[in-house]
Amino acid sequence: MTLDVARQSQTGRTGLPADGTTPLVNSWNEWDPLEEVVVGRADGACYEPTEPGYRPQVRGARNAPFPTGAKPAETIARANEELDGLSDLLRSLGVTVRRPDPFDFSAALRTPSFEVENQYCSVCPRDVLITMGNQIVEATMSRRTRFFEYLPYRHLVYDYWNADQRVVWTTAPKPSMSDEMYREEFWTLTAEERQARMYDFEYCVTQTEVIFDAADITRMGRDVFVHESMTTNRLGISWLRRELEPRGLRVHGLRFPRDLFPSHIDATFVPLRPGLVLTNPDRPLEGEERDLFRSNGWEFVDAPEPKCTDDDMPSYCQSSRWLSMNLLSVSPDTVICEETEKETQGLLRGLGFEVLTVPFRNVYEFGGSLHCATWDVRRTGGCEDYFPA
Ligand code: DAV
Repeated sequence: MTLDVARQSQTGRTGLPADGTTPLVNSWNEWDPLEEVVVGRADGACYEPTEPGYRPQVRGARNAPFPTGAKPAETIARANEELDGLSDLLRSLGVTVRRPDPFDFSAALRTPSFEVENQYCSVCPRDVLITMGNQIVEATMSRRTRFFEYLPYRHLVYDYWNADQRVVWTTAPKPSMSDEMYREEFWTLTAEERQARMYDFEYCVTQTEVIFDAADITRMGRDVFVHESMTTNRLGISWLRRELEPRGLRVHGLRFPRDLFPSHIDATFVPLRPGLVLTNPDRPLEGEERDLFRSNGWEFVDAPEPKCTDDDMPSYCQSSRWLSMNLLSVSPDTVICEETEKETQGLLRGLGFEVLTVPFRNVYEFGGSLHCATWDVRRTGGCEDYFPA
């Protein structure tokens, strides 16, 4: 592969430095052996307010008012216990675990182009930050309540950047998040209307500013896939392409037309190891996008139907029951799954994976499961080409 010489002069063919040492920040895919990870924390978390880019709803009671302000202390404590449990498990595997700074999300925001009554939380670093080889990329974010969500991670980013001269740090352009950035019309469409327009790929954001959440990206070595969604628009994908392609990566947009409320790729399309992706049977990839994987010998395995229905998810959880597939790989043959997601665990064991489990359902209402709540900073291994054709 060709890597940008100016920015990666010490980098050899595989994306690793010629002297054999791994940069402090080094992760090229979702499955290589995990060495260092950031796990989110629930302290200071708030309920997400309704805003042009988001309409939170109470599960099973769509017309009930969604709570506002700080989450109750017990809710936060239960999530923290599970986040700590994940951290302990990772440490027991020899992985270095770091945590964001405590942060008060209850502060209102007022910027030149929007106001919001409170912010959200730091449970899901995956949404905010992504490692692209030796580069840390901070996402634009797509929602007002998440505009400043990079702040609890800034000291970690500075630590990595200060400690190793090879670490590259890039922040994406901050969007205005003004009313013009959103399409309120999206929220007024009936399910039938959304269905009829699924191939328009127009969601709650417009196409005039660069918008992406980092969790819409999945990495497979030299090829990086970006999910077009409610949280990532086409300009966001363009920005990532222009940023990453000069560094030797190939950036592909992916669309999952049947997902009528798409957000983040990690409960939809989850690479497990070279040549194998865990796919969501409700959200298949179509056409040329699917053919790229097929013609390079990649296999898709559908995730099993979770036993849990959408209404069995925690009341304030805004993610789908497909959090069942939101796993964290600690190596190409070992994954961590949520303890109650037995169907996913069974499938993965059948595929030859060692499956470790932790309880994590109390984290679900904070934005996701194991993949969402982590940011892998360093994995063993370099940049390989898994898509030669
Ligand atoms: O299927 O609701 C969940 C991803 C959360 N970060 C879903 C996507």
